[in-house]
Amino acid sequence: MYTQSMDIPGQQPRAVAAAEQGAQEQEFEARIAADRKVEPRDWMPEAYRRTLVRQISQHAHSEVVGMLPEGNWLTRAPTLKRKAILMAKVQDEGGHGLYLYAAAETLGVSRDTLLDQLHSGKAKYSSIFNYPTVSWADIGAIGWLVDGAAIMNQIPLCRCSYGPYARAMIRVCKEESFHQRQGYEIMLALANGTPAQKRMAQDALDRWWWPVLAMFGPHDSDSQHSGQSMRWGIKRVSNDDLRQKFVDATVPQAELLGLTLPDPLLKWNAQRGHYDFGPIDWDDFWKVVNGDGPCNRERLATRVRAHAEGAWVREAAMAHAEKQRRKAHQEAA
Ligand code: FAQ
Repeated sequence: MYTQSMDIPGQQPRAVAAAEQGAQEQEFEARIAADRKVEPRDWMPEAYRRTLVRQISQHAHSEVVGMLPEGNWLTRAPTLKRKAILMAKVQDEGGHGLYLYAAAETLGVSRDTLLDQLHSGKAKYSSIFNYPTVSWADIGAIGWLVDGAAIMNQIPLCRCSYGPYARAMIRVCKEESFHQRQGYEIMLALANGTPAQKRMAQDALDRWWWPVLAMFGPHDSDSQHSGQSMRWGIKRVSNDDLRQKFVDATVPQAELLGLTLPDPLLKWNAQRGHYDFGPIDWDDFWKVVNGDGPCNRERLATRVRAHAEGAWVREAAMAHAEKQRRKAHQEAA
């Protein structure tokens, strides 16, 4: 009776709207609890949608900015075969960006908005792509370690509660697995090559190891989003657990290469059944995340320039689509 007195003509009575929202929330929670996928047309809480837009867009930006460190070596790959493989890999990363932007768009945000956020420096992308690639061994180290870390993080995302993201991840992971192997194979060739080549591989490993461990994100105790994202089934495994899995899997791979991981505290812990490892430099990580890493400015400037130089391609594609639309319209008339 009281609520009816506040109703606005032409609008749903508030009590009815509240009951409807309550039912929608219950259905959403039941869907999450039963491990059924949430699809774009399903009702979802606004905070769930925002979290997904944040994570998927950061992921998409990481893929396209991630093309740049390796892109540096396309013209300098040591053989034609290495060049062809690297070109395929870098193109794959661009493709991953496209799947991910498309997945983000299903949540009602436009690609232009997301790209504006990246180009204005407002959006985050993975810290790891702000380090330089000074030698060919860095290409091996990126494939082996960065793609290795990316797979470790992305395999659980194939079970993410949001359908379009989970499905994009299945395809991405298949391609990342080829990327990881090509990187390891470069490291294998260098580690078994001349003493100078082996030194180059060790130097790359020394520089990439710690940034790769940091790439998994802050410790669980400092991870502001993990708790809620795990409850919603967006994240399935925590930052620290993924980091530990990665260390455990990578130590034997380094041993096979005959290279030394740059951590004097790295040691098998029989009691835990895991490797212990030294502390991560979080000050360096946050400096890089906040825009002040070795290559942040260069990466962003390159991306902005590439976008501007590609304007004519986008315009041509739009003009072509418009021409096709008009033609179809005329044919139908
Ligand atoms: N860099 O509370 P959490 C690849 C931010 S793809 C920068 O733990 P969350 C393929 C985080 O955004 C690599 N920022 O956050 C490839 C948040 O900031 P916000 C990218 C980071 O979301 C290979 C704040 O810290 N992969 O490598 C980083 O629960 C080779 C608090 O952190 C993905 O994006 C970081 N490393 O967990 C391409 C996978 N870590 O948003 C080319 C999907 C954390 O509040 C070549 N994403 N932050 O301002 C995820 O799994 C999660 O978003 C995490 C972070 C695990 C990255």
